[in-house]
Amino acid sequence: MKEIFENIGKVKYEGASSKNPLAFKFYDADRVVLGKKMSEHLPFAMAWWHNLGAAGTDMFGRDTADKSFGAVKGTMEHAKAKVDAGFEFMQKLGVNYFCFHDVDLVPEADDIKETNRRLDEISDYILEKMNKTGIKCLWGTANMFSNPRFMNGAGSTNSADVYCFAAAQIKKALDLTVKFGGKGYVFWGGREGYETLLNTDVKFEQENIARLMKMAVEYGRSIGFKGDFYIEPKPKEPMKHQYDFDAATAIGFLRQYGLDKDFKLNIEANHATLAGHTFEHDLRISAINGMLGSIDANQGDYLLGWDTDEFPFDVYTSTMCMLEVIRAGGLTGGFNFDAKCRRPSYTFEDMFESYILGMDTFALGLINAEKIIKDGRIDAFVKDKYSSFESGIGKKIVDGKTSLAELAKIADEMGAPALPGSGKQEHLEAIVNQILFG
Ligand code: XLS
Ligand code: NI
Ligand code: NI
Repeated sequence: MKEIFENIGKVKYEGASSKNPLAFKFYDADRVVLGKKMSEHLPFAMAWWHNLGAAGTDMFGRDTADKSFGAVKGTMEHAKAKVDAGFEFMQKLGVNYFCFHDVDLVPEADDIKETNRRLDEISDYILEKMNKTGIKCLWGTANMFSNPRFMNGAGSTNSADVYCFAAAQIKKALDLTVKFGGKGYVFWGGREGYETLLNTDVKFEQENIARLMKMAVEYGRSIGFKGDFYIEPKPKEPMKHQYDFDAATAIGFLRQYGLDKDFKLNIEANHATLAGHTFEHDLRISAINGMLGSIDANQGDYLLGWDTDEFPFDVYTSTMCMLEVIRAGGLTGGFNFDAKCRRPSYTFEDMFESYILGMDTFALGLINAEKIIKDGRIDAFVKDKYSSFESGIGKKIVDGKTSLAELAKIADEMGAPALPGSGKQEHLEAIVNQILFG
């Protein structure tokens, strides 16, 4: 078969001093870090929609990149060309997983029966490629935000007919996820939110979303889906206010409706920052609640208030991310590059170099996280910071063996307590720099 990226060969690890733009400088799949291969720490995934679909259109201008891959767009021939391109791309980069929406795979027809027929056809073709290459599916999802029918939401819609349509799409996307042996199934609630309370029954909408998720779990389990369902929190965009605002909000929602046993979270870096958090904050909140499932690896721009979906470049952030992931004992999912090349980066080389950048950035994050953990000073500081709770009255508090009255009596006899000790933020930041660049 003729190659699509014919001028680009297999991308290899050449080390930090290499000047070859189409080689890894830091991602060395077989290198062992903290007892595991880099490729096991970092199960990378290709996002079908950005890599094979997005071609640079924005609100002010049309496509800059040609993603026809030699076929006429909007045809099944094009859908197949995307599969060919995607698998060649993943193989050349050593990316072992992909993520998809239903309508990333085929052009959507007006009648869902026809869309589903197309999905059956393309998924057979994808499955063949998966079997040939060993490439796997990380997660699937249904696009319940692009089509005008979802203007008022999917699970949160006011229309019972649209709700049925959402259910049908989820059912099919779950079928496909199971057919591909996917590890997860994602709910990203782009239209699940509101613009004004003047026209919105928030309680009803949230209950209906939960009902849809419950039915999805029931159906998924009935067809043998053993993986995790994920909510991917995002505070806004496209809606002004989205219900899955951030990790903490999504966890509260899942617990309220008894969905927490089947669901974990898919944390996207750019969504966390849109919520006014750091990426590592939402990872930590997920992890301490046992809900860190998967990651959408991208990065935002602090000067812009939207989801710019840039390829990760910020090594401090990837370092903090990998510290959280390692401390949590790894992910059940993986690292999906929910990211796109900048609009003027329109060539095939740009597609490859973007993934190389992202993979190298996370490899550096992993290498740095190992160094910080082995150095031990940061962990030791945090442990020592709370040491007053290891004995005496502190221990009684932790063991639940005291009362407000007893604590008040101690305070009465104390006079003023000593200051709690320096937080030493600058000292710790200097340690991080020393470890990273020393
Ligand atoms: C959009 C989301 C979306 C999900 C999948 O902001 O990140 O791409 O990951 O629907
Ligand atoms: Ni995402
Ligand atoms: Ni996003």
